[in-house]
Amino acid sequence: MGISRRDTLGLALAGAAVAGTARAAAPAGNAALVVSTWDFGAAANAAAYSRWKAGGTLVDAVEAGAQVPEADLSNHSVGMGGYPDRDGHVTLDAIIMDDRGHAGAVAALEGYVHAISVARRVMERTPHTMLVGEGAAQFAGEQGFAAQNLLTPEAEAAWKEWLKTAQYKPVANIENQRGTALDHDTIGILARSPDGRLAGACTTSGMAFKLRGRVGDSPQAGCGLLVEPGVGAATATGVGEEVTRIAGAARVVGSMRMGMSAMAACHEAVEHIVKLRGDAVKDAQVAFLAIDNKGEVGAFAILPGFTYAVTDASGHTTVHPSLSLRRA
Ligand code: SD4
Repeated sequence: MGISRRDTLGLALAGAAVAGTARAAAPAGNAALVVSTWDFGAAANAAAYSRWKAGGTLVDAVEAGAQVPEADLSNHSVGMGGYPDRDGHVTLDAIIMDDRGHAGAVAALEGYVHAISVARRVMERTPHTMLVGEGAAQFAGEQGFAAQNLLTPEAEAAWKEWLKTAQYKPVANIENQRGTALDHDTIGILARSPDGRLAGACTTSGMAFKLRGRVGDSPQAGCGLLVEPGVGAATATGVGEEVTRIAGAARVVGSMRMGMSAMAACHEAVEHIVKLRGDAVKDAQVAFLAIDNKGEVGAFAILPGFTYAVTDASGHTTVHPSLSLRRA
């Protein structure tokens, strides 16, 4: 499967001509099969695509994709190697959904690298939609997942360095600046079969050095992820509190249900946050990524710098810079 990068969409767009950009993001006749957040989504898409090609379900595919950054030690905000909270604990948030109303999530899970797989067990083996903290870890153990220490020496060193000043300040788009003090980074991955079925997953260790017990948008249905049959799916990345305030993914999917393109829906949700929050989000990054049931993709961010990976039914992957409301 080939990966190429298109830089033609990299311009910030004030008052975006959204219909045209949606076509550019997912060319007609080349409907997307898997989409995910950030450049590192390309590797996740590859795993998802292989799983689907091998006969897996869409849920199998998004789980396999989400597991890639969870196991990647160099990714400091998803799974193993994720930066800890203020008190030194790595805590993971994840959600998985199909398009039949099934959803499972874990929040503030400690000691289990594949939070997405624990979330899937919540979906498939409990009557609940979310388990948190100690209860989530107890459930993971009972389900046979192996407990391990997720705090790598590198993440511990970064935490100790941070403790010297203990100033919490999210930095926009730090996801793609490897080797820096990453503060947040999430994978949201959405899959759609050629017959229009949908599934999605989202997994993160959330904001680095967050307050103990803090849960962001990612594991909350309708905030970090929503999948709706016959309509589409959406996921979010960036400052989770800003997404949660507006139930971001639900807003994007709702707009698509009312007839907006995936691109227009993502744009609308970003504009809403900026209007609602004004100066409070002047330096904040929030981005939405969506796919409709025909495979048209949309992405929109507050700030430039957000990227996303698109894989079509032939397995070809492209990484796209998102449109954004503000210029650099
Ligand atoms: C959170 N939304 O916990 C996540 C972080 C994130 O890219 O998406 N970073 O707030």
